Amino acid sequence: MLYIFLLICLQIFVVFCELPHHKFEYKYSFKGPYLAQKDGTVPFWEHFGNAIASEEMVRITPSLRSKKGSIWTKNKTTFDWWQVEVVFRVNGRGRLGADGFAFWFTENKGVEGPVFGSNDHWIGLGVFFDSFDNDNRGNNPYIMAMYNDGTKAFDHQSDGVAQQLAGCQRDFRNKPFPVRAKIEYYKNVLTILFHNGNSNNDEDFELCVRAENIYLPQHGYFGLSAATGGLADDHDALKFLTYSLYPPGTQPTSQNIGDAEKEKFSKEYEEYKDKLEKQKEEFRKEHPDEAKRKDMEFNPDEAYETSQQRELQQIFQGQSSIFEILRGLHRKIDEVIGRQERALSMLSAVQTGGVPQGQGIPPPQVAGGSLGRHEIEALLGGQREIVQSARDIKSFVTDIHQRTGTIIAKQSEQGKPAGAGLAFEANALFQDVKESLNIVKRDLAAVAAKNQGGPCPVVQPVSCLTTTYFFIFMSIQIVVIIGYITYQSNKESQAKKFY
Ligand SMILES: [Ca+2]
Ligand SMILES: [Ca+2]
Repeated sequence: MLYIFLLICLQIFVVFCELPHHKFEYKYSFKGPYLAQKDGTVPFWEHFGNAIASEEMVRITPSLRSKKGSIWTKNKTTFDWWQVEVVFRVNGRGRLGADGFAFWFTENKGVEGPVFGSNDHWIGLGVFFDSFDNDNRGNNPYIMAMYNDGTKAFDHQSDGVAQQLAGCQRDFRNKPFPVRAKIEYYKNVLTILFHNGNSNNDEDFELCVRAENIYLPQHGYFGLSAATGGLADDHDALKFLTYSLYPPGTQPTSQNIGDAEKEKFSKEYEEYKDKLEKQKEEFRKEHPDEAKRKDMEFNPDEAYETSQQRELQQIFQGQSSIFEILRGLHRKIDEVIGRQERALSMLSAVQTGGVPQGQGIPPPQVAGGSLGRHEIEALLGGQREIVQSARDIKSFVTDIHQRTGTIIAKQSEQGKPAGAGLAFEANALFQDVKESLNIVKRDLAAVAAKNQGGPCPVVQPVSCLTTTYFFIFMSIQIVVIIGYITYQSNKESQAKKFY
């Protein structure tokens, strides 16, 4: 029992030890998307005949009669053992299709020919997906492998049945998914696994060909070709994935892949980068607006601010508005101080004629709050008017005084009775004085009415002055009247004496 277990373990160990190392060979592969470049070429490959490369696939022949096409690697392989997975479709509208599709590994690149689009007498391996049943045995579509040392011509009439290494009958036309073939050449053993495209499951490969002691050219070209005849199918290759195989322990490390090659690629890259930058610069010069727009599309960071930048912007705006408000406040304070100073100077000017203000005595306050500029001006105006009125009254009184003096002087000079005429003159003068007094009264009333509107804290001395003058005037008037009465009584007594 233990012996059997150890034997199984040993077998598993041997199998795992012999599994080759796979390395993907991009120079011998193609796949979509961007399979073909803008000019229709496939990098590291060249295609011939009716083959057309697009972004997704290489259509080796279209479904038209008598078409031939092929695609080949540009370079010979550099590895001894390999595995290729070909993913393809053979689709046609007819129940039967033609002619077929071929995979090649040959010493020389193929040229257009009769064997599924490529030349006969090849040296190397051909794997044929033969759609059309030429020998009418009802055994097509058929998959077969054929080795040729360059001496054999493929026998279409028998579908190469006697020339094949091995093969299997499998339908590969009009499948729901692309069909796949894994062709492996490792240690002189050829193995072909086939996936029939009925599912998309990677596990659904089945063995079609296994042939030992196969001696293919050590290095060669990979190729695919296809041909149509009286009947036609689309022959589309979607993927061609090549792996080089290395027995365990012999796989190349990344170090010995070649520093020279690495250097070459980095140099190519730098050159390409320089060229691109130059072209970009030229484009910018020729189309500045377009370039700016593209830059913004390409680099959205420049077009949009980050959250940090936005935050800083907001802080800056906030500070600016605070600064603006402070400046406004400062202006207002200056204005208030200026107004206060003006008011104080006006008050002090007003008070120069009145009660002197001590240093410790606060400025007079008017009931209801501080004095406004207009109020002070109105007060000053009123005061000026009062002073003017007082002056007028004074001059008027002086005038009356003079007139009275003149009358008395005239009387004393003439020394003769004036009679009725003199009495009339004196009466007219009296009426004149009365009228003048009325005018003075009206003026005073008007001034008083003007000053009634607002309080008057500092004009008391001026109003006192007016009253004094008024009393002086009254006393003068009384004197004049007494004088007049005396004069009248003297005249009467003289007239009595005369009679
Ligand atoms: Ca055939
Ligand atoms: Ca056949």
